[in-house]
Amino acid sequence: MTTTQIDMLNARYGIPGALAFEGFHGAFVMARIRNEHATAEICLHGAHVMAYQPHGQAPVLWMSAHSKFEANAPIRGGIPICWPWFGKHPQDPDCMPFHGFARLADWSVCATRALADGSTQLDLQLPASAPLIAMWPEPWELRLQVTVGKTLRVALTMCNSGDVVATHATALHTYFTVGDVTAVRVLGLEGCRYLDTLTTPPAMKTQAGAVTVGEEVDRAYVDTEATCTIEDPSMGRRIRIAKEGSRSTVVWNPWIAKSARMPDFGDTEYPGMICVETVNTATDVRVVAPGATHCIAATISVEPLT
Ligand code: TA6
Repeated sequence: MTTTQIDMLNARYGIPGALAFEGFHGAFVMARIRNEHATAEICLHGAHVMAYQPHGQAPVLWMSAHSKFEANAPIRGGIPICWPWFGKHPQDPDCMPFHGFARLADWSVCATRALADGSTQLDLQLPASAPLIAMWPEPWELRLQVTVGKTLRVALTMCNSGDVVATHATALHTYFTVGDVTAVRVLGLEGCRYLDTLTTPPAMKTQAGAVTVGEEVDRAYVDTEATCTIEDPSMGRRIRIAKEGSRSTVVWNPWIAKSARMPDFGDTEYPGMICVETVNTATDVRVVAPGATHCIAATISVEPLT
């Protein structure tokens, strides 16, 4: 995007003292938000919330120091949007991008708002470009609303604008910053069934107690609308993830071997992060009727671990 185009974005959608658009990493553009509650960065490429930090808190979202910022590579951290499929493409895994195309495409700005409570809101829409239609021909509309305040709310709304039923799998694939993942407990999933994707074949198991990480963890918890809490004694805080429109949650940490296999993930970064993802996957994929919409949302908040 050219400087002139960024200037036009700021003229139309900028909020003086709260939201401004700026270029970064060459062709990328971000919305930088700073209000009375928090700061945040949202990249228009992928509608990717890259950073969120309430004033007085450490960064809430994790970002790899090795992340790429390229058109055809996902940003490694923040909140990637995985849509309209999660994981491998169900029919064409070799040619279609892992986790769908939404996080790899350029989104456009629809609206910005300064809310009465001091929060800042940004609405983005994914234009149905020819390459995307080629991957997903049935007509669709996809919007993301980001609300930055004392909490961070990210809401993805998909509309089936076609005339046949559509099935969507989705993830708000959130990476959280933690002090030491081996000391972290994830609460809220006790007793839930989960698909352990690390076994061959993947096996259904039941969660006993809090989720802890002492090895690679890659689990899709099903039949749960629970708010999850990341207890982080190293940083003296807990992070709560409340959700809407989702009955599945993924918990992931790559640990040592998988980290080493990922070029955009530092070999020693895994102790500082955990993914707790707000998802529609497995038994929770969503069938959207013609003309209908589905919204999946996560609301993230931070409080001291007293
Ligand atoms: O959500 C967990 C997961 O599916 C892991 O298996 C791992 O592949 C992770 O997503 C990251 O995927 P990405 O395509 O962003 O490298």
